[in-house]
Amino acid sequence: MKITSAKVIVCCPGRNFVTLKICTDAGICGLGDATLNGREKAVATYLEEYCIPALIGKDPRNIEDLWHYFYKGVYWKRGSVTMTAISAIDMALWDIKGKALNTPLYNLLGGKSRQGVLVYAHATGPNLEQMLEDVSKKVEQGYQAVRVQSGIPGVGRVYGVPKSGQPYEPAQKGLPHEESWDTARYLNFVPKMFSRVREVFGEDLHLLHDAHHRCTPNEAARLARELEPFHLFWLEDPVSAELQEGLRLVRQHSTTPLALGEVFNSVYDCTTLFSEQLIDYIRMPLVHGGGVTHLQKVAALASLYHIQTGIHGATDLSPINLAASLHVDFAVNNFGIQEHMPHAEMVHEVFQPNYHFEKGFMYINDAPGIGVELNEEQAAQYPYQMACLPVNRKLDGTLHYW
Ligand code: EZ4
Ligand code: CO
Repeated sequence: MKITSAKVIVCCPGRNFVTLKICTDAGICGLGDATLNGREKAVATYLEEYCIPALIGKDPRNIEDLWHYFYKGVYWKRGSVTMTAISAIDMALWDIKGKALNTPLYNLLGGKSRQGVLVYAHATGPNLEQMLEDVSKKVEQGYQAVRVQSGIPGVGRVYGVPKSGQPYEPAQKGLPHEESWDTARYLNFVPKMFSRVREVFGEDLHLLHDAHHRCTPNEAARLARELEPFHLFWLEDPVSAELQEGLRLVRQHSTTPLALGEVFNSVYDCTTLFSEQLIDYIRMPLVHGGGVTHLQKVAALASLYHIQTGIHGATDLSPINLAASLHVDFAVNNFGIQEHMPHAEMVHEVFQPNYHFEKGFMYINDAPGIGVELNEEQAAQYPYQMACLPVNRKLDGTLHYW
C-alpha cells in the first residue's frame, strides 16, 4: 500500500478544528486530529509544507517507522506544534490500518479490557449556587464523576468558568482577552466549595477539580491537604509541571490524588513524575502527545508506577481525537477515567461520531479504524476564525507567572 495524497482541512463549526486526511492507492483514507487550540494554523502549515510532501509514496502500514521518521528525522524534536502534527499523522495511519483490516482500532491495541469507559463531566457556575445546580444537572444526566469549578468571590472572570448559561469555551475570537486571578482568595474558597458539594451530593459522587496550573508547589500542597476531607477523585494541574520536581513538595504533604499532563507532549515530560510516583493520573492527550503510538508507551510506562490514565477530552480536541482516545481507554489495563465535554450539535454536522454516552460511561461501535466520518462539504461551510486562549493577570495587573 502507498500513500497517494494527503490534505489538511481547517473548519470552524462553532470553534476551530484542524483535520489531516491521508489517502492511499488502496482507496482507503484515514483521518487524524491536528487541533492545537489557538495555534491551529501553525500545525496546518507544518503539515502542509513539511509532512505531507514527505508522506507521499510511503507505505502507511509502517506506523512505528513513520512515527520515528517524523520525530527523529527532523532533528528538532518535541514541542506542541511538531507533536500535534505527528499525532495527526499517527491517528490517520491507525485509522487506515483498521479500515484495511476491517477491525476497530481497540482490537489492534490488544482488545477491550472493560465493558465501558468511565467519564467525567464538567459542572461550572459563576457562583456556588449556580455551580450546585449544574452539578445536579450532570448527576441527572447520569454522570458518576463531575469536575467542579466555580467563580471565586472578589476575583471576577475566572478561567474555565463560562458566563452564566453559556457553554464552556476557553478560546475567544480574535487576540487573547484577559482574565483575573487571586491565589489567596482561590485557596480560601475551594475547600468551602467542596464542603458544600459533599453536603448536598453525599459521598458517592466522584468529584474532580482543575487548578489550571495556578499555584506554587507550596500553595498546591496546602490546597491538596485542605481538600483531603472531601475525598477528591483527583486534583488536576495543581502546579505547572515544567519543574517536575515541584510535585515532590505537593506529594509529601497530601494524599489527595493528583492528575497532570494535559499540556505535555512527550514521555520525557513525565519521567520524574512517574519514576518517583509523584502523580496518580496522566492526562496527556493523543492529539498533542504523539498519537496512539506514543500514548501506548506513556500508558505502559505509567502502569509500572501505579499511575492510571485520565486522558484530556475538552471540546477543543475534535471528535476524531475523542474516538481515538476511547479506543485507547478500552484497551489499556491501567485506564482511570476519561474527560467528556460533549461537542456542540454544529460540530456533529461536520464530524459524525461512533461513540455515545450512557449512565456515566462511554461506548464505541465497531466501525473499522477510529470510526469517525468527516463531511467535507459541511466543513467548507464553516471557515477558520482566529481565536486564542486568554492570558491571566493578578488583581494588580501582574501577568500571572505560572
Ligand atoms: O483548558 O483544553 O481539563 N481541561 C482543561 C481544558 C483546557 C483546554 C485548553 O485548550 O483544562 O479545558
Ligand atoms: Co485541565
